[in-house]
Amino acid sequence: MLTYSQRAEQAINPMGQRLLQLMDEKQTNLGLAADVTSASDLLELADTLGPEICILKTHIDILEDFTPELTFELTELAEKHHFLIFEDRKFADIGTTVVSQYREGIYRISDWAHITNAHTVPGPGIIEGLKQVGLPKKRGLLLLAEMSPKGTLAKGAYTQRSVEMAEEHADFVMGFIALRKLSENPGLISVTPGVKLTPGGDALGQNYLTPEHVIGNLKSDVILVGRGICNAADPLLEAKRYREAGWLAYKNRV
Ligand code: 5BU
Repeated sequence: MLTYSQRAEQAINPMGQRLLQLMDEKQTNLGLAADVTSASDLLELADTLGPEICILKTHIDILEDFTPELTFELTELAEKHHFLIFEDRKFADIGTTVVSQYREGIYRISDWAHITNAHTVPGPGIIEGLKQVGLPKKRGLLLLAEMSPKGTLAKGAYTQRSVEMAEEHADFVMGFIALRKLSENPGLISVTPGVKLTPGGDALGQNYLTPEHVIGNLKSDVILVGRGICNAADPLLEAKRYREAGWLAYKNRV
């Protein structure tokens, strides 16, 4: 199998190229889901765990004390530690509306998030809308082709059509949120949430797979870990464990 950096040469979207290169350079395929509700906690996580990760995933709308300055500080930390910021916004509206949601409002997501994601339920117009805003800024989009929880409707023909939509818009779409490798196009990246060292779930339908299984067997590319790391007694130590598990599974694969 090709390495991440070999695949970078085949990625059309610049952010996809950057992520694939960065993972091999930094030797990490770990993304952190930093689901905290205060700006200081978010910045502390980003600064402490930044050296371990390729992606910092945010839910900017759960912060109680959001200010635009926070996004400047996050950008500085992303440059300092070489990670990409992924705002898990899950856009889901018509093209015209997502243009404003991505560019305007309080959060101005397109100004600071290297990566964002979108549901494919509205059809390709959502990609075309987001692309108008994001492509000039060299941003990348992940399509939600699959989801981690039990009972998800994102499967079968829906997943298949999402993959085709990505392949048709590979200038802006850098890959998928998915549980496994979905495309034969080596430039498209699979990013997988719902990952824990011990499999299981939570009380609200989340379903966890292990890093070994996701990267080694299902051939996904990036593991996204939230509570597995953030709720640990020592998040940095735990991040190192996930990083090692994810990287070992990748090395064994290539
Ligand atoms: P956890 O604490 O590792 O369960 O957090 C998972 C994160 O990934 C959380 O921020 C979710 O919003 C996000 N997520 C997910 O769990 N499953 C999905 O299919 C998608 C996102 Br898309």
